[in-house]
Amino acid sequence: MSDQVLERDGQLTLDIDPDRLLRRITELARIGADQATGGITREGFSAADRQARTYLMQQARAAGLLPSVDAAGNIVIRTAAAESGDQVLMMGSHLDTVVNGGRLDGAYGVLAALEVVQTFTESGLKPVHEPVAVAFANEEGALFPQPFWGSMAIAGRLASLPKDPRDHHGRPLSEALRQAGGDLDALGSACWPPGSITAYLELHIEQGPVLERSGSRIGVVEAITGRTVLTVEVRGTAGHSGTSPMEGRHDAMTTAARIVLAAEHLARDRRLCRVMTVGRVDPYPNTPNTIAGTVRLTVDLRDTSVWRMAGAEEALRRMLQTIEAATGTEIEVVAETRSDPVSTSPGLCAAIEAGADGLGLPHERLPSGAGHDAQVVADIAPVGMIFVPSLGGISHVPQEDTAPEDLLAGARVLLRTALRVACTDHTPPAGHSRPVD
Ligand code: HGY
Ligand code: MN
Ligand code: MN
Repeated sequence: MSDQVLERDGQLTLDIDPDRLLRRITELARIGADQATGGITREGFSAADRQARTYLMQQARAAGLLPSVDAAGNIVIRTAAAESGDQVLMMGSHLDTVVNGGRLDGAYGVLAALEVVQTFTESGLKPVHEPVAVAFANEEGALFPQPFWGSMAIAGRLASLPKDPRDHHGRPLSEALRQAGGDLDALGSACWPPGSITAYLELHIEQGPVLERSGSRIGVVEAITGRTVLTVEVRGTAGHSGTSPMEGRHDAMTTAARIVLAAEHLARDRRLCRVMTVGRVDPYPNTPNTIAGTVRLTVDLRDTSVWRMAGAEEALRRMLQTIEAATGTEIEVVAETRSDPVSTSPGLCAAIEAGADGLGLPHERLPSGAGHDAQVVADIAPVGMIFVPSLGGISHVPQEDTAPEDLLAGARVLLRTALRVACTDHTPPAGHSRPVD
């Protein structure tokens, strides 16, 4: 670590501003908050998401930093006019949420990244690598079902993004993206070339029970699960629920119900992948006395092995064909997003552990069952992830929470790790992007 930030006994003099970080977390949590349920709803590219983005950019400007929005809608916060060819240390996460989700998933990592970049700037440090904070657009895919939209653009994975992205109601992304400051026709300009990011660090809540159960304060993420999201459209025949005999119906709703149970069966009973979930079902016309004509639903399947994911998807597609024949409906996969399982950088794991040790924080290594932008950025840079405990191990619900002292501990480990990486002139070794069994 450079001596710019160390005093006599090697103790780090630099620290985050704890009150400022906690204040921002509280302020951001008011945007998209539902008073009745206590949950947060800021689907990617929704009006609430735009409000959150405006808040972040205001905070960045007030801190004397330089926020901008790229063509994919990612917010990139820099400390100075970028010198071409400089390798940066990127840190961040996402501002968008699921419907009625929690206040920390994504938001915590973005605000901690802002806090670390601001702390660097205020210290007068001259790091080898410029620290950059990023809020990736539409990580959750809650409205526009292309999760990891922003990180895929930054990683240059444009071929895997749909040409005409639409939300669950069939509305095109182009206008919503434009309102967020992006430009669907210029997505290529959002790409960062391989080698331009010396490392990417993401601080995130664990969203599971492991750290709380073991008593570790910091999680050092070794691998991130792979994830495939399929949007399936069932096309049947709408009709009067009272006058249409049961025989001869092509009911899109009962067909969708068969698909929901097939997904559960493939994961729970046949164990073809770790989890498979139908989280969204959109019937049309969705009225009590009309047989559903169409139903759109999403299937989310995950595993840390690409082979098991491929096998499970193949089995599901075969079952869709069987169900299609049995129900006389048409079943089509209309959108798909895939992100491979990745392992994180061993060098960054060691740097995170050193940061936790320097603060006397018990830590452990663990895999992530949740997907994260880090697994996409891993295409172009070594990545490291830091977890803090989730109270009750829950997330994607209003009760999602983490103790304030753990929120601050995570941000301090992020700062120490960032100092170690940004102030030394070497690129940590990357992980590999397809851990298999
Ligand atoms: O779904 C996930 O794993 C993450 O929260 N986007
Ligand atoms: Mn999430
Ligand atoms: Mn998240």
